[in-house]
Amino acid sequence: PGENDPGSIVVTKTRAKTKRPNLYRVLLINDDYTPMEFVVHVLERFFNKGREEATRIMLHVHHHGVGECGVYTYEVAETKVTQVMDFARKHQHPLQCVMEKK
Ligand code: NFA
Repeated sequence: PGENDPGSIVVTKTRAKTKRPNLYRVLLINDDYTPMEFVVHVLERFFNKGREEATRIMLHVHHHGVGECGVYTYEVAETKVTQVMDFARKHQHPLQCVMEKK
C-alpha cells in the first residue's frame, strides 16, 4: 500500500491491547499488642479468608514480622489498607497494614 497506488486499499488490523494492571500486595505487620484473634478477624472480614487460612496468615505474620493478605489492583489494595487501619484504630490496636507494588 502506498501514496502512488491509486487502486490500492489499506486494511489496518487492530490488535486487542490487553494490558495487565499493576498489582499490589497488601501486607500485615506484626506488633506486640494486637490480639491474635483480632488479626484473624481482620483477615476473615476484609480479605475473605476462612478461619484456617486466616489463622495460618496471622501466625506467619506473628513469626516472620510481615505477611501477605492478598494481591489486588491499586484502588482495591488502597481500600483494604484504609479499611484495616480504620478498623484497628477504632478498636485501639496498633496493627499496621501496608501495600507494596508486586
Ligand atoms: N504478635 C501479636 C501477639 O502476640 C499477634 C499479631 C499477629 C499482631 C499478627 C499483628 C499481626 N498478640
